Amino acid sequence: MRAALNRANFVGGLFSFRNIKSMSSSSSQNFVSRSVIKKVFAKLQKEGDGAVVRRGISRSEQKLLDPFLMLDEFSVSPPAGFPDHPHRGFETVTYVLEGGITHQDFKGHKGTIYAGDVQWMTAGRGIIHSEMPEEEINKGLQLWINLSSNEKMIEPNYQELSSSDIPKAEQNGVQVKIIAGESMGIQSPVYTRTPTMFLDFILDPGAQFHQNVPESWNAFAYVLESGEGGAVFGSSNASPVSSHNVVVFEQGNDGVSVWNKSSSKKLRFVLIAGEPLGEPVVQYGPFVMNTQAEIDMTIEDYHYGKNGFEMAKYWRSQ
Ligand code: FJE
Ligand code: FE
Repeated sequence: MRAALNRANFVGGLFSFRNIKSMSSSSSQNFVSRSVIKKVFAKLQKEGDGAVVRRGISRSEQKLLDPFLMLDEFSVSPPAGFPDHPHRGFETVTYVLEGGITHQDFKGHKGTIYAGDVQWMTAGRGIIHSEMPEEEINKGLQLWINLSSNEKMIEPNYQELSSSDIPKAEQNGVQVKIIAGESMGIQSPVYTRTPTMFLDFILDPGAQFHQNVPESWNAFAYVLESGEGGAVFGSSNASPVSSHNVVVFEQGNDGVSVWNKSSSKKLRFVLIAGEPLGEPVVQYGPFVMNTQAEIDMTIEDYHYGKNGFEMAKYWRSQ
């Protein structure tokens, strides 16, 4: 078997061990996993009003991870929070892990999402909102997904899923919550304008899984909880990744293989992937457009209350 594989690679003119050592099996099928090309530790950073976030994806990863613009792991306690601020040109996905976040916007939309709930907000041409913590301890993830040039100025939209609306699946010590996309043959009800996969995995000690991801999509994992040396991605002999790290995968191959090498602790991570837009990105804080001229126009719209920001002059959250 080993000799045959070696010879096949040699005959192919490319003597590579990668295809052999990163092969993993699941449901009696063999998959070739993408390798890890970069790890980024999410450093603490001040944001909003007195809030501290761990920023896993920022400007330096935007090219590598198109269409993703930002990933924050937040942990916020009152009176800190994210008071009235605008967005234009992208979507925000807020996934609460503990506590609750109350959201209010300038169109009268208001609600609280609790642990396990998701708010998938399309800011489009403009939203002004506040995002404030509800309990003593409030934790979660916020992901920013870019919109294509022809969708940046669409009407704002919300998709709100309570924990019970999010499909769950389980096999061989692997549990998954399917926030967007598909896993284990089960599909999320979320409509993704920019095609996106967002999966929350928990692997029992010793468990292994392979998740298919379309070849051309960019993909990363973010490790939420792991036992010492537990989180192994891409190849079963790759070096383990600790909590609060973003793991960036190369493109291509069948998807992503993961092993929980811990003998006692569960491994929890999110796997996020999306189809690249391949468009220029110009970001000015919470505004993300294609050109500087569009950013200048956005600042003007926000300042004078035009083109979607009509309520900017009058509205304040309660
Ligand atoms: C922001 C001001 C802000 N990370 N994680 C400026 F308040 C924000 C902002 C957030 C945010 C909100 C939640 Cl609930 C979770 C977050 C930043 O609201 F992004 C900018 N640029
Ligand atoms: Fe916001």
